[in-house]
Amino acid sequence: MLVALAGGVGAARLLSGLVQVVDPASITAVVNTGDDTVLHGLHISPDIDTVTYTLAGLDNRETGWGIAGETWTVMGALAELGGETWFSLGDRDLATHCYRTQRLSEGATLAQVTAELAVARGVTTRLLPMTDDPVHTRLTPAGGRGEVVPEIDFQDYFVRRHHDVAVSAIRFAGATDSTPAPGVLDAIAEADMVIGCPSNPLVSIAPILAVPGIAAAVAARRDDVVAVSPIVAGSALKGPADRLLVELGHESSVVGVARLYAPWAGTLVIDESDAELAGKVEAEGLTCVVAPTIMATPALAAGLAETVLIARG
Ligand code: FO1
Repeated sequence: MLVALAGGVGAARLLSGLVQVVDPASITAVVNTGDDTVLHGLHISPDIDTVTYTLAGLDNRETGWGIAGETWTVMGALAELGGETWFSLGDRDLATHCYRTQRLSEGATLAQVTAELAVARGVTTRLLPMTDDPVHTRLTPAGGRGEVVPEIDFQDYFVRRHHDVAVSAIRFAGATDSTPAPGVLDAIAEADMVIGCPSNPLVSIAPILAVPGIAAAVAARRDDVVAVSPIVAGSALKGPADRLLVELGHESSVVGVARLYAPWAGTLVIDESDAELAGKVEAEGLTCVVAPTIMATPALAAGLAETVLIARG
């Protein structure tokens, strides 16, 4: 049994590789829900949906989110009404959020709804939200000297502002009062190995580890944890991970990732383009594996999955 700590598109790609090389049902993905938001009264869980759609073969590879071949009738009609359209919800994607919101209003947990949606999409990999409780990633834009700037929600930062604003702090509101979703801690304790997917260290992996009990459970398995660096040649392949790392005082490199992950990961897989930094990664106390990590095709995703499985030894 494998456990994967998962954010959005990078995690979804690695999971799509893993399901090519091991039984999909033998994988449990513990998915970040700090990005979850409510829009139009609908509960949206972007990372859960990205993973589900990808494993169902429905993912939109151009955007990295949503469903391929979407139609946008509802968004168009909403625009005519002057409604909020900065967060694009395709017609089929909207059905997911309607289903989730209805089931939550009936008293189902997020974990139950996530499992129902996975079954409906034919996904046999076990998908667990990190928690059933509300946890919200909130970011503080960097102000000028002495200026007090209010926090903003993750999707306000990421989508509405195109993550084009410097950040001075990140907080996972609600995390200290949250508990891991049922099955998360047992899955981590019983897994043959735990995989840190190539997701944003500060806004995808960190919120998962902020749920009380999860960081300790993963650290207890440190020798069996293999993480994949989302930073390649100093940059994020997608999204603001590189800028966020620098803005928050970390190094945007595989060495910076190694420093952040050293408490809980025994091995870090880095891209071939960073091969010369392998020694510095190992100096942080992790075993370093150098391999191609850019999952541009399903075959490359399967190749990285094989690398990760072998890396644990
Ligand atoms: N990302 C965007 O950049 N623009 C969007 O309009 C957008 C819509 C959207 C709708 C549903 C969904 O599940 C995800 C969506 N995303 C969008 C992606 C998402 O907000 C972020 O990529 C993740 O939260 C980061 O992992």
